[in-house]
Amino acid sequence: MRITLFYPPRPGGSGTNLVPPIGLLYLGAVLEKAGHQVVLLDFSQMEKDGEDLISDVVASNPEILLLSAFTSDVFLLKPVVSTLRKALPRTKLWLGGPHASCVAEKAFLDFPQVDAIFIGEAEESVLEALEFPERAPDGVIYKGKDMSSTHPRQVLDLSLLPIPAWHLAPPEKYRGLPNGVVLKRLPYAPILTTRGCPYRCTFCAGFRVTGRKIRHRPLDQVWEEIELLVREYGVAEIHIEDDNFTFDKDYAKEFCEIAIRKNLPVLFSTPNGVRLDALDHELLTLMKKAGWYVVHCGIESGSDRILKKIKKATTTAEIKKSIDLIHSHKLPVAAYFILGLPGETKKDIEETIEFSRSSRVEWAQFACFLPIPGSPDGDEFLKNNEMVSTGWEAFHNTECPAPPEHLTAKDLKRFQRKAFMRFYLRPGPIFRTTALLFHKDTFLRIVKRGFAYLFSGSSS
Ligand code: B12
Repeated sequence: MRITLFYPPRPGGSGTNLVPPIGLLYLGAVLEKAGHQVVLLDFSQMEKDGEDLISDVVASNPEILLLSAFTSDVFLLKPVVSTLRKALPRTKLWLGGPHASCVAEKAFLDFPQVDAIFIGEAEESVLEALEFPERAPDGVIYKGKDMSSTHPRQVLDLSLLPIPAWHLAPPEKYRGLPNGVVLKRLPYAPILTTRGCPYRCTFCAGFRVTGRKIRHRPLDQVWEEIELLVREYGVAEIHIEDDNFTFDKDYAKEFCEIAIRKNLPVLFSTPNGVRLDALDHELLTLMKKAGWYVVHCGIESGSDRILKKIKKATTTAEIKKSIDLIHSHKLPVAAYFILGLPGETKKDIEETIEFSRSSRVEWAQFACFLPIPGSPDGDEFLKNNEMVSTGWEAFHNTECPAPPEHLTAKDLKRFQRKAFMRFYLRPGPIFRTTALLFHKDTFLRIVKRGFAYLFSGSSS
């Protein structure tokens, strides 16, 4: 069959993260292996919209169109899908990805034109749906059918999956901002070595896609992919996008030992963040030798009360200790903070800002809390909010759409600006961090993104 994979244009354009669509590349690989003709149209990096976009999709002449979307894509994507439905009356439209996985059958309210919704990892369910169109595999919700008992799918044995179809998205094309912003060498490529996360942070919905059980890819397959990326595509930096790369320390250590033995001309980072309590002296020694030049981590809050409330399962004292350990290996730390988590007071937010400074991390990002559907905090907020009925227009982290009680979006935006200023307008970060970590090709995009964060959305 002729199958087109569709990755939507991103709100925020080139100022936003432009990462090759890992999930679609896995789907592309299993579909090609099963004999289908696959095309990928990644509009996140083409910056095309309107008629140009529609005509590209129509020209690919798909029998099935696989649409992938984050919740933040929905608002822009709704009219596109409606036009595509008319332009391709005989094509099956299937929706999957983070939004579908997080809201399941409710995604039909956003996209009444689609024929099926896939929840969770879909490498197996897509093949089953193609092979047995009359049945309803687990993880698939067909329009008009009661599928309330279906479960999100997860691929239990990752060794069964082929290497992602990198020829559909050559890394050389992705010169925008990577996840985590920090970058030393281009081209870079994101990879997955594990899937799943057993932690229960209340703001996160990752488990809706990849589940709570950690599954590992065999390291020989991971290294086959890395060698392909380096050899065929000249990739110079690998970004491990796992939810929890260091969860199994032995696996992470073995990964590093192989990297040291192979000694390829490639650097590594883990821009999704690693859990700080998972690091130890031996692992950091190996990571540094293997080619890590920065360690990302999700600190989230500088308030112990809030860390407990969001079930982060750590404390500020433990975080500080781990940061000191990373620094003792002469590795800089890039930290993510969330401002305006449910239940936060001005005092908690101030504590986070102060913690970002006193912890001596080299790079910090302050995002406003986003009520991600499917996460405990997101679902709680969305119960009483009109965001769903307004088509998710405000679901973007430059909007601060869900300020905590007693604070407005404007207050939060002000705190966000203050956090960036207080953190970066010091001699240390300005000179050390910017010079050390930002790649020249991405510098302008970082500036653009900084402006989007600071001056768009609720502040205007
Ligand atoms: C890496 C990552 C990113 C990367 C994107 C990587 C990429 N291009 O693929 C970047 C940095 C760009 C990113 C950005 C964001 N992310 Co993010 N990200 C992740 C993370 C940690 C891993 C993604 C991944 O590789 N998953 C594993 C692969 C196998 O899954 P997948 O890509 O979704 O694809 C599978 C299925 O979804 C499905 N599938 C996907 N598409 C389709 C289409 C069809 C038709 C079908 C049938 C199936 C299907 O099959 C695929 C193969 O199994 C997830 C957490 C998670 N556990 O998934 C969060 C996650 C997806 N991100 C999330 C969020 C909130 C964001 C941001 C909004 C963050 C922000 N505040 O800015 C932005 C939004 C995007 C944007 N505007 O830029 C949320 C999504 C919630 C939601 N409902 O949208 C998640 C779940 C994390 C969380 N905290 O809850 N992210």
